[in-house]
Amino acid sequence: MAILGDPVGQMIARELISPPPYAEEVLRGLTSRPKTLPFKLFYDHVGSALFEEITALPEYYLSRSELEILREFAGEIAETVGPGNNVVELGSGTAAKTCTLLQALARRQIRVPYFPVDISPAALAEARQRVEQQCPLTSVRPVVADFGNGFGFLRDVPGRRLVLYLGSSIGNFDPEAAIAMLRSVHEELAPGDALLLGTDLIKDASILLPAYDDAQGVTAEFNKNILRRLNRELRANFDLSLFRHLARWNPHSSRMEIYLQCKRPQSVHIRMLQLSVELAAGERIHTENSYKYTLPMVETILCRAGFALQQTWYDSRKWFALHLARA
Ligand code: SAH
Ligand code: AVI
Repeated sequence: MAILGDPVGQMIARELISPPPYAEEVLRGLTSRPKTLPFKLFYDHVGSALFEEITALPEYYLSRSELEILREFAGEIAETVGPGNNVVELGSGTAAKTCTLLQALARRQIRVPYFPVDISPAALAEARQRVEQQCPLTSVRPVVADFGNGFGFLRDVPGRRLVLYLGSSIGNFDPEAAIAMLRSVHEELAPGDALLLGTDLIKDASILLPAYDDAQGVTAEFNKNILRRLNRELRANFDLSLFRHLARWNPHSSRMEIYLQCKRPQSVHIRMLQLSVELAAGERIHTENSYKYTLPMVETILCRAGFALQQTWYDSRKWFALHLARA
């Protein structure tokens, strides 16, 4: 009983009794071949901060390219979307680029209700603070949710809805999963509701590779943080120094592939899963894919999810695209 008396003891007791909701996925991933881990686990408070650092890296052109589109075309996008929107942003993160669009919308409607949705409470807290400071005509209602549990939260958003899914986050899903996800979003929308989707475009490997393997090693840290998180939250004993970050361009699947490669044989125990995992020298844990698209690929995905593509805007280099689609 003594352990229940103090907060740290309570925390340990809770951890021993109830594993986090993602435990089953980790168990499945680390017992499959090749080994995988779900990319959503990147985004604890440390991972969300590291992603924020990635967006400022000289090699990571994605966020800057998307911001360029928003700065150039936010007015036109707002005009095309039309008035009276409740804005829902999926995977908002810290909403660093969103204010550009919210401000343009606020010029066309009296108030802009904004619902940032994310699995990371830390990122959402920052999003709220940022939007409240920069967009006074916006009312912010953050929603903590895992998309794996569906999009039922969209039912609580009244009136006409504009759903934002920026940053090429859709690219972290395999095409069939991306279609299934967007179809689930579509099911919650009414005819005429809109989706603004950000996608990264296919380009030369000499630009893609450094974007996912930067000189300062921030992306490597972001990748390895997933193991640090498992050590802490599942009481595992991964030795991070035995892993290297690996980024590969797969032109056949049109995707960047991110791995953690084991430098030498390693036996890992994950206490909360009562699982021992053997890793051979050179063996990889696949942690992320990041798909790169052409316009026809995007059209197909949108169409199969039930959306009709209305318009696409590009940055000056045509490295990134923002698509407006209707439910
Ligand atoms: N939209 C922002 C952030 C992109 S990073 C931008 O363009 O910069 C991807 C975001 O998706 C992260 O904030 C992460 O926490 C969130 N995310 C990842 N998996 C998720 C899931 N399963 N459910 C909800 N949010 C998720
Ligand atoms: C959030 N997502 C779109 C990023 C991407 O580019 O795939 C995550 C990321 N992974 C490594 N760097 C950035």
